[in-house]
Formats: sequence, structure tokens, C-alpha cells
Amino acid sequence: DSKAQWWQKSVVYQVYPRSFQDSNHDGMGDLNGITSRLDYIKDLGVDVIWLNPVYASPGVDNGYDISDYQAINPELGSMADFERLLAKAHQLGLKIMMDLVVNHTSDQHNWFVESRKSTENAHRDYYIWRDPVDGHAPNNWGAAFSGPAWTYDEATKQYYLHLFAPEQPDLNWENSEMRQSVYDMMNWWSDRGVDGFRMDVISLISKPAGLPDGPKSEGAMYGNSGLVSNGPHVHEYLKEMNQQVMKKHDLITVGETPGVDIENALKYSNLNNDELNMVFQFEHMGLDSNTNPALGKWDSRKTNLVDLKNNLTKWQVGLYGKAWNSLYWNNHDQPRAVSRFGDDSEAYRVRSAKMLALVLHMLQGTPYIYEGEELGMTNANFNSLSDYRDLESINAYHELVDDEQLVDGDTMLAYLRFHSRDNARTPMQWSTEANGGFSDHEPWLAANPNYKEINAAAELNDDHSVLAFYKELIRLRHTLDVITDGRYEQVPGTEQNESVYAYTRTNAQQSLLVVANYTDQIIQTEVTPDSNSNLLISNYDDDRGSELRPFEAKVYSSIIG
Ligand code: TEU
Ligand code: CA
Repeated sequence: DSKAQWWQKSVVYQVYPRSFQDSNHDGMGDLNGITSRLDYIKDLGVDVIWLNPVYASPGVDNGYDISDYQAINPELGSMADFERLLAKAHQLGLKIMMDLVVNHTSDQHNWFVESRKSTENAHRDYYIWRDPVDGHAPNNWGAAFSGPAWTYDEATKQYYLHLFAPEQPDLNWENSEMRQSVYDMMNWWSDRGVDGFRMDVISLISKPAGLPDGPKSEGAMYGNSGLVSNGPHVHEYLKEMNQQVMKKHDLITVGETPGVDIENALKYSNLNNDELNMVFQFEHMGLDSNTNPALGKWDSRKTNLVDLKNNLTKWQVGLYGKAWNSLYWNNHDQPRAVSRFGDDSEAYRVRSAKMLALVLHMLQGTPYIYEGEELGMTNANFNSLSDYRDLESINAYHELVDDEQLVDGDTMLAYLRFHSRDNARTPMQWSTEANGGFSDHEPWLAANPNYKEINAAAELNDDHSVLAFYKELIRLRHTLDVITDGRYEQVPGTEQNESVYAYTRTNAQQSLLVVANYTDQIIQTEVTPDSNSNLLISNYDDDRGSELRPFEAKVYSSIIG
């Protein structure tokens, strides 16, 4: 029997509250809406729900700018609504994981309101303030949402640091009182019964000593602040948090860790669990970035399969037996998986969505399903800048097209259609009703008109739907230990194959062979199962052995001994 921890055998479903279900006819998803859809989530078979931030927030970055950690955003509901959601989830056997955003707060958080009042204020040191250097910002860092990472504050004649928007000032983790305030807040939520935390950009909390300039690429306005990842004290802080919070409750903890490498992942998510349970790494999300670093992620090319599978392999092998990874193709910050890695045309959407699901759900790690992914929801396909709501997209357009003139407007709109975070944030598609059944009021972000064909109601009634396929993959993970604990190996000789991804998972009892065609072509493969194997699952109704049809994906199982 597997001696896996419960969170190693779990599947997580991510809910983006403002886009899931509106219950009070204002076009904004809310907590009561989520509660009304818990049966759907339960029926999918998942174990844990990750809720994106639901705290009080001015909403500059859709809740990632928190003004009160211990209050619910009134747009989403009340604390009583939250308690009902939690209670009903627990009744159904579902756990709730909260988003914990403690690299920064909102500039409206009381700590920052106090901090900016004077250099002597008791909360001054909760944030990162520096004198100007030669009349300029203290270093050359750019912010993730365009512009500089420093904003000058007239009142006290100093700059404060913000790695994201100016309305998201970075907390100063070197201040032990600040850290204690964060741990107290985490304990407060844990005492209320929440089951875990997904920790936003937790790899960025410890800034490099002296805050040095970052490397600046040709044509770029600012230096890269990437060197902030995995800073000098980050592991020390997480060990302290672990002692003060995690040791006191049975929590699932996930570090969102941009910039993490294997070496640091082995520390963040080592199996002694003295820091976090698992990491979210980003390397496979960066393989289709622009080759011009000044354009960052903005491009519209498809990820090359060789790059993709060799990267996934590096993480499967690098953490095996030592640390724990998350598995995901998309989330609220990324394009829709089927549009990005598959083919969202009518001919291949269902097939390629299933292929991607199968490939991911047979890997080692804890899988995350982002709302609507299980339906094969696609990118938004917006045509005008005015359709977008995300500050990252809007700011990037102005910076790259208007200010720096690195790309023309039409090219940038094509990049947004491919990469904007709003692709993931269009309303959940429940039915053929107005706005996909999300709301009878105009939604805060337009629904994708393809809800008429792609929606939960239709897929619940279809044994061949993407939804039905996800349910089967989740069931397999819960029943077959080898998916959790088996050793991973890419089938030797296939590493450079540009069409086929083939790997095995093997423990003492069982071996799985996964074979997937990443293309819309018919491919002949050399990869064949042992004679004593059975077909476990496939996205086609029959098996043609070495002939792989477009986006065909299948798993063979053989019992050992
Ligand atoms: O994202 C952090 C992160 O890694 C960014 O680089 C992210 O990928 C960004 O969207 C670039 O496209 C987290 C949250 O998930 C995101 O929604 C927040 O906006 C961000 O932190 C700031 O809190
Ligand atoms: Ca609402």
C-alpha cells in the first residue's frame, strides 16, 4: 500500500470567484454562487478547492491587492456567506485552500496607510522604503505590470518598492513584527477551519541584500527584477512560518514560486515538510515566451514539444523521492490549455483537450484543474483592447505599442489573444442560457460566445465529453498508487521526437506506458506496449497499436510479477 500523504493523492480544482457563478444578478461571481455549484465540483471527484483571493480589496489586480486580510470583499459576499461555503464544502468532503498574498498588500491596507504617514510611524518598516539615489529610484527594477518597481512618495520623500502595480507595495519580510502579523492572520483563518494556503509569489518575499540593479536587455526600459526569486532568507522565513502555523494545523500548503529551480524546490517542498508541501513551478509556462526578452511573454507561437517534454521530465526526475510538485497546464494567469498547447478548432478541440489532460494526469505531483478546463474551454478571442479588463494586458499594450514602439497594435492584439490573463477569466460556461448561465446581468468580463456549444450542461449528458474524461482520470489517480508513487521515465529514444510524448510510470506492482500524439497528423510510432499490457484509458474508441491518430493519447497498464 502507498504511504503517500493525503495531499499527494489529491486533485485540486481552482475557482476564480468573480468568474464562476453570479448569484445576485450584478454580473460578478460571488461566494453564494460558488456554494450553489459545490455539487458540480464534488461530482467531478476532486478533493480540494483553491479559491483565488476573496478578501477585502480595491480590485486593482482582481483581489491580489488586499486591504484587509480578515474581511471578505463585499462584492463577493459576507463572512457569513464564506462560513456557509466552508461548511457545505466540508459536508461534501471537499477541502478549501485559501490564497495567501503576503509578498505585498494593497496600498489601502491599514499597514500601508500608516506606513506612508511618516518615517517614524510604527508601521514604516512593514514596507520597503529607500531614499532616492541621485534624484532617481534606488535601482533599475521594472514592475511586473509595466513601469518602474519604485514609486516616489512626496509626503516622506522616499521611494517604496512594488514588484507588481504601484497599488501593491511589497511587505518587508526582514521585519519580525510584520512576519508575526502574517502568522497570526494565518492562524486566525486556520482556526476558522480553512484547510490550506496557496501562497502567492512566495519565492519573492526575501529581497537580495543591497537591492542591486538587475540585468537590462537591449531595448528594455527597466532591469529585470528576476534576481528577487529565492532570496537569501526565504527558506528561513518559511521554516519559521511552518513552526508557527503549519505545525499547529493539518494544512495543505502550496508555494507559487516563480523563478524556482530544482535546487530551491528541493528545499521548499522537501518530503520532511519543514517548509511547504509542494511548489508551483513556471518553466513550462515560459517556453513560448518571445525570443526578444524586451517583449517578455508576449508572443503567439506554440510551445515546441521537445522543449516541453524535456522540461517536464527534468522536474519529474529532479524531485522524485525528495520533493513534491504541482501539475498544471493553466490557471487564472495563463491562457487556456487547449488553445495554447492543443488545438481549439472544432475538429480537434475535444480530442486535444483530452490528450493534454491524460498526459498531465499520469505524471507525478498534485494536479490542478482550472475552472472550465474540464470542459475544454478556449481562449476569449477578443478583438479590441477595450474588451480586456486585466491591468497587465492593458498596461503592456500601452508600454510596448505606444511608449516603446516595439510592436504595432495589431501584432500586440494578436499577442493578447494568445497570452492575456483574461483568456482564463471569462465566465464559467454552465449552459446555453444568457452569458453561459453565469449571470443574467452583463458580466464584468464578456463571456465567450462559444458557450452555446461548450458548456457543463451539455457535457454532463455526454459520455464522450472532455468532462467525462477528466472524471475518469481523477478516478484513476485515486485508485492506482503507481500514478502517485511510480518512478517516471521518458521512453528512451523518444526524447527528440517532435510529435510523440511517451513515458512510463513504474512501482513494484505495476507499470504504465503513456503515449501521446501532440500533432494533428497521423504518426507511426516505435513505442509499443509489452505483450501482457491492457489498454487502461484512451481518447479514441479503439486502439490501432503503432498508428497514432491526431492528438491520440492512451495509457497501457501491465502488472508486475
Ligand atoms: O502571479 C505571480 C506571477 O508569477 C506573475 O508573474 C504572473 O505570472 C503574472 O500574471 C504574469 O503574467 C501571482 C498571481 O497569480 C497573479 O494573479 C497576481 O497578479 C500576482 O501574483 C500579484 O499578486
Ligand atoms: Ca454577484
